[in-house]
Amino acid sequence: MNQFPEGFLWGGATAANQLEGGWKEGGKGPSVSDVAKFTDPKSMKELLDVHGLTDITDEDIKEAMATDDEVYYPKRHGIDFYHHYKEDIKLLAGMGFKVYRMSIAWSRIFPRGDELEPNEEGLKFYDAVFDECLKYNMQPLVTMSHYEPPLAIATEYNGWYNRKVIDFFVHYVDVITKRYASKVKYWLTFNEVDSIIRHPFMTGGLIESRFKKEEFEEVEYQAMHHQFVASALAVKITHENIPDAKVGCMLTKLTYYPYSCKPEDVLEERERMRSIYCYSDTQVFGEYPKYLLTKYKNKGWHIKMTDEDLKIMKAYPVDFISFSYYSSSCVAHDNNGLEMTTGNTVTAIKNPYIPSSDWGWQIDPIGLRISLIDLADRYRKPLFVVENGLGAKDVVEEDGSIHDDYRIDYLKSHIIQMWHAIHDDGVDLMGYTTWAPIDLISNSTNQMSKRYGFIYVDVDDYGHGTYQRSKKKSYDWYKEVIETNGASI
Ligand code: BGP
Repeated sequence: MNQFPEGFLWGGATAANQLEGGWKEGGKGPSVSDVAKFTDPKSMKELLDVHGLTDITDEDIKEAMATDDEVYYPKRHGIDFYHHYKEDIKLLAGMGFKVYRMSIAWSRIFPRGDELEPNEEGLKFYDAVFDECLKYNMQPLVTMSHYEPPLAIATEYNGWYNRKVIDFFVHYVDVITKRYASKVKYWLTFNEVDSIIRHPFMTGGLIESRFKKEEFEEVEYQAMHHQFVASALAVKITHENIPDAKVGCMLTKLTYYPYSCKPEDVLEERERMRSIYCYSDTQVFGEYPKYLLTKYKNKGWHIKMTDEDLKIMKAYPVDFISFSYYSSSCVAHDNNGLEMTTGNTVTAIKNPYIPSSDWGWQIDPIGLRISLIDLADRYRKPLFVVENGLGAKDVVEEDGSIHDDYRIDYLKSHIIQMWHAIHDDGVDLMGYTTWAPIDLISNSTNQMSKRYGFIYVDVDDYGHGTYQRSKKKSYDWYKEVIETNGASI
């Protein structure tokens, strides 16, 4: 294969809530992700007490807790990047990463989210992390919010449903973009901005039981509107504070195929795709697509938006479009009798032509090429694949080695399709960051045993282990891909 374009940004992607640990160190407040999977009220209460959130009732706790029967190893421990960041960044740099996507935990900077004064210790932590990256010429690509609203935003403000949260977020963005102006040039506003509909608590800080059941969907879209305004303001402020910055949106690229060529199935696919594109349409074109406004009207919803909101959204569109891509699936007008499967948090019809991962996520490299073509044609702006990878159960051999050829095969096949998208289809692609270069807690399962990394971390689902890092077979493979700018494939 020929090389990728010069300056192509190879790297890997992580998120603070699945990686850092140190959940109550350095002045950090609890975030929704610290509690989302708690099934033990005692430990949740303890966590809230530590942060002075004593007025939260048992009822609030019950509402905020997930309903899983099993107590999983909670995300708050991550893989202890908080104490291992130097070692981890050195390992990432060892693969020749040009870019490292990570997120800032909002509650490390503003423990409750609504303070005026930031937590200096939190700011210093990211100073140290960015300095370490830059030491190896690795550019940080920073997500401002990756499932990390501070818990108080959820419990005291009703999450993003409350307009005030726009101001809190904008203040946070102003603080971080001023502070890191000389260190970070690439930014993303909200991770998988569309996910507020699928994970209202984790993404939007919305505690469902506080709202009337029949009104909750409207509540989600109102919260989403506030995120759109906040995202546009984040673009504005970031450009003011860092004139040469590039700010992108980030969406879950759920790619659907019509199950058959029946017009009804094709129409179903179009409608599904619109339900994904409405987020990027709004952030890229700076205005609500007519089909979304029509939906509001038909549902009888009154999403509150001011003229000023609409002006802001129009004035500050994103510079590029980033997305996660893991799999594709099929849709039909009528699912009756068809085999279903759950991909990245979405249940859809199983495609009989492609294999699945151990977790049922269907593996479809050509779907990545199709996604790139669609997004490039629709938006005519640079694209960035900021998540792509295979969650698998790795086996550690007696000598400590891990032969993760399945991971190499997955990534290789997707990189080949990216190459075709650039060379044959004229797609403008800035870079590629795999999810995740180092093992971390899986978001959907809250477990460690669903592993994505080139680097193994010795921790089990319950947080037991040495936390030692070791290289898998894929580590040297990816290093060579980067060294040769893709030509080794
Ligand atoms: C994306 C999220 C990531 C990550 C990834 C893999 O949707 O942005 O945070 O977790 O999915 O998913 P999982 O961890 O559930 O396997």
